[in-house]
Amino acid sequence: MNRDDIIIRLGGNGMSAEYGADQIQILEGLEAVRKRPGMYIGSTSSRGLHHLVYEIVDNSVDEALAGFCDKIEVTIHEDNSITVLDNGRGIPVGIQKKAGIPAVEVVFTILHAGGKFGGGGYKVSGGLHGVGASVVNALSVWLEVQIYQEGKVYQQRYERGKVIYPLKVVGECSLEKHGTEVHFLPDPQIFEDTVYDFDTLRIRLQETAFLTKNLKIILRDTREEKKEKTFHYEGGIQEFVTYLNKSKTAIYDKVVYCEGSRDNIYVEVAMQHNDSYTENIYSFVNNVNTPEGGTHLAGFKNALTKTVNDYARKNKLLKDNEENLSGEDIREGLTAIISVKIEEPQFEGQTKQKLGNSEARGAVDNVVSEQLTYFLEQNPNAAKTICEKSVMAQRARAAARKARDLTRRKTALEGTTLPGKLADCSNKDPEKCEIFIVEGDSAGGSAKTARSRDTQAILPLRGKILNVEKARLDKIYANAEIKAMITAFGTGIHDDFDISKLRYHKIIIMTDADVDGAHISTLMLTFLYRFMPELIRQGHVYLAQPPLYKLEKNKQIWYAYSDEELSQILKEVGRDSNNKIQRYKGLGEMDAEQLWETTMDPERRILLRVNMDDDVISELDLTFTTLMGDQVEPRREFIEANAKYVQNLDI
Ligand code: TTJ
Repeated sequence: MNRDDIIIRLGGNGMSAEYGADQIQILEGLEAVRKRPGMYIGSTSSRGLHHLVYEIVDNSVDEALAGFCDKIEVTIHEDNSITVLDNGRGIPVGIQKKAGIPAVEVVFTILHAGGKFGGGGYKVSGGLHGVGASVVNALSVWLEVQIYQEGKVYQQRYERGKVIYPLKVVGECSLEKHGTEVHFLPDPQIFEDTVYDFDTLRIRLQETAFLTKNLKIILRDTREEKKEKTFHYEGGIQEFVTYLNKSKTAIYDKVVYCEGSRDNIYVEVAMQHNDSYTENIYSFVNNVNTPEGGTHLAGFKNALTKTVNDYARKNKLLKDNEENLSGEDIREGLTAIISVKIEEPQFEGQTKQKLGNSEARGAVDNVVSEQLTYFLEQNPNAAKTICEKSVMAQRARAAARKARDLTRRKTALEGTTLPGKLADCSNKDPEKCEIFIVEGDSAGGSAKTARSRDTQAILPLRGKILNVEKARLDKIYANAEIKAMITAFGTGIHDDFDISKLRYHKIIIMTDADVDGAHISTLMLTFLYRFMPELIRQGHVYLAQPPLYKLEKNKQIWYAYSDEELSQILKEVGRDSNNKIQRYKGLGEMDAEQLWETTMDPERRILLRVNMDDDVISELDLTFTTLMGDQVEPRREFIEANAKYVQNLDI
C-alpha cells in the first residue's frame, strides 16, 4: 500500500485555503456532474438514487478488503438522508501535495479522485459507474463527512458539491476510535424520486456481506416502520450458496468450496447442486456482479466440465461407450458463486460488465480443477450424485433434442399453425397488438366477447400451467399450454429466440385477483423469465389489474382496485345503506362489458409492467426460487410482497 506517498500528514491546523484556479476547475467538474447526472450514475430514477449509497459504501468495503475495517453501518433517516459509518482508518486528513488541499477534500470535490490513490490492493470499482464520492457530493443538497483519527474528530460540509468550510477539528474522541462517517441528502432537483427503499438497499448490502467474509454490515431504517438488519457471514460465499439453495432441495450436504491465489488473483468458488433443472451461477469481480460473465466464469466452467468428466470416467460412472458429459449437463441444478479479486480488472462488452483479463481464466481453472478433484475424491457419495444427475440430464437433453427436431420438422411441413384456442386479432402490426393470457375457459370466453378484435388477441389457458422450474425440457416442450404460448408469441425460445418475430408487443397476463391468480401469474412469469427473458427485459410483459370491488349507488357505478381506493370512493359518494358493494372474487364474476371497461379497455385499465433488474443478483431470481421451491413459508411471504416486482404504468 503506497497511498501515503501522496499524502502529507496535517501539522498544526494545516489549512492552506488558497482556492485559486484549481478550485474553479473543481467546481466546473462537479457542475458537469449536476448537468449530466445520468452519465455518472446511470440514471436519475430510483435506481440512481440507490446507487449513491453503493458509491459511498464501496469506499468502506475497499477499506475492509484492505484489512482495516470490519463493520459498516448504514442508516436511512426520516428525511431520506443517509449515513454511512465505518471503523476503518479514516480518510486521510493531511494535505495532498498535488492539490494543496486535505486528501478528504480531494475525495469529495475532485471528479474521479476515488480510485486514483496510488496502486495496491483490490478495489471495488467494477461495472459502469465506479465514480466515487465526489459524484455523490455533487448530487446531494448537502453532505457532511466526519473522520475519527488519533483522538480527533474532523469535519467538513459541502452543499451541492461546494465547500462550506475548510476541514476542521470539531471535537475529541478516544484514541482507539477510528473511522469515517458520511451523511448526505440526495438532491430532489436531480432525482425524480428521493424515497429510499429498504429492501433494495438490503439486497445489495446483504450481497456485499456474503462476498466479504467477516465484514459486518448493519442496515437501519429510522423512518415510520423502524427496522434493522445485520449481515455477517463467517462462511462468506459458502453461506451465500446455502442461502440461495434455502428454498430448494440440495442433493448432497456439503457446499463445495475452492479458494486460492494464482498470478496475484484471489479466487473463491462455492457451489452445490439442487434437484431442480436450472443453473444459477453468479460471478463477481472485486465484489461487483458481472452478469455477462467473462474469463473468470469461463475458467470455472472449463474446470468443472473437465474435472467431473475425468472423475466419472475414472470411476466408471460414465461407460466407455458413452459420450462425455456436456458442461450444461453438469451444471443442471447447480447453484454457484464465482468471486475473484484482481488488481486491475478490465471490463469488456457493451455494458462493460464482462471480465476480460485472460489471466483470470487460468487462475480460476487452476484453483477449481485442483480443489474440486480433491473434493470429489474425499466425498464419493456426493461425487456419485453429481455424476448421476449429469448423466440423467444428458439423456433428457437427447430426448428433448429429438422432440424439438420433430416439432421443427412439423412446422417446416405444415407452416406455423396458431393454436386452436387462440382468438387472434386482425391487425398485423405487432406494435399495435396485444395478447391476453387468460386463466380459465370461462373468463377466456368473456374476454373473447369483450375484446377489441382489431388489436386484442385472447389465449385462454386451462388450469395451472406447468412449473418449468420443476420439469425437464422434454416434458416442458410436450406441454400443450406452453406450446400454445410459444407458437402464439412467434419468437421461438432459447437459441431460436428472435424478438423481431414477436407478434404482440404487449403480453398481458390476466388472472383472478386472489392467491391462486397470483400463483398462476408467477408460474407464467417463471416460464417467460426462463425461456424468453428478453421479453421481460424489453418491457413487453404486463399484468392486468382487475378491480377488487364494484360499488353501485343511484344507478351509478364505481370500481375500486384496492382497499384504499374503496374507502376513498366511499368518502366521496357517502357511505350509506344505499351503497351496494360487490367484492369480485374472480374474473368469471364479471360480464364481458364489465371486464372490458375495468380491465381491458386501453383508455381506462391499469396495467403493471413487469421489470427486471440486471446488475444485482436478480430479485426475480431469488423470488422465483422462493415461490417455486418446496417450502411453504417463504412462498406466503412472496405472495404478500409480490406487488414490489412490478412497476406501475399509466396508460
Ligand atoms: C486510504 O489510505 C490511507 C488510509 O485510509 C484509506 C481510506 O481512505 N480509508 C477509508 C475511506 N475508509 N473509509 C473510507 C470512506 C468511507 C466512507 C463512508 C466514504 C468515503 C468516501 C470513504
